[in-house]
Amino acid sequence: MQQKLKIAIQKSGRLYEDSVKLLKDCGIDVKNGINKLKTEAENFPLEIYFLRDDDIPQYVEDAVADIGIVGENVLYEKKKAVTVVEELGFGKCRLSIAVKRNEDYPGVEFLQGKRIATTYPVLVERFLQEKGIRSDIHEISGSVEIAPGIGLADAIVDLVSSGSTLFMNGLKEVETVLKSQAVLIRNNQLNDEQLKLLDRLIFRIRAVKKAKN
Ligand code: PRT
Ligand code: ZN
Repeated sequence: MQQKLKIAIQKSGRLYEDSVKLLKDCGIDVKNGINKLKTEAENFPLEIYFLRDDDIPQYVEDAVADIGIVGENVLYEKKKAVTVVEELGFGKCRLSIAVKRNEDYPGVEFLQGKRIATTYPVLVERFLQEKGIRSDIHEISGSVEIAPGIGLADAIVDLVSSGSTLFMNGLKEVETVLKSQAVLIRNNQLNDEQLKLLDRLIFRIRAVKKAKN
């Protein structure tokens, strides 16, 4: 039986369309994944799994999928043992610290001893540690941007792209914790045949990227 490469992409959300488009631009036929867990490409030995982005690093580490497309923010928060093979140039955003707009912010020392709400405790902890700052990090699962307004936190750390969400919530961006984009990751124990298929895919991805520049 011919070896196939299994790729995990986001099932729905901000990375879904660009991920499918990238595969299509690579000449790979992807049938619509909505309401499906997996599908097969017809003209490339690729099986496509549709998953929540948060689960993709784990699935790739465990070789449930051989490769995956995920934001660096998720990848580095999850700290999984996988290899980044290519930056994909979409899903760009930054993980930023924000405080109330009317707050006087002199620098990171402002955060010393303060309460910070985030869904990215690992990345925030690392950032603060590097700066020699100790804060009280509260992990919350969503709607981080409302935390300062309701008195739950003095600062937040969240993803920002246009900045309008922060603006609408009366916040201002004061530090960048991480610049992020979607990347292609791979399992660390692929066999030779899988690596050859991956090389073919990367070759096509690079051609697509070049054509865009
Ligand atoms: O269901 P699933 O778990 O798969 O999806 P999700 O809801 O966790 O993620 P999703 O689809 O929102 O985002 C997927 C990935 O897209 C993220 O992990 C990032 O890598 C990337 N990305 C790029 C973003 C943004 N830009 C972004 N702006 N992810 C989220 N946002 C949110 C941000 O959290 C904030 O609420 O958009 C809001 C800010 O946007 P602006 O434009 O107002 O600044
Ligand atoms: Zn998610």
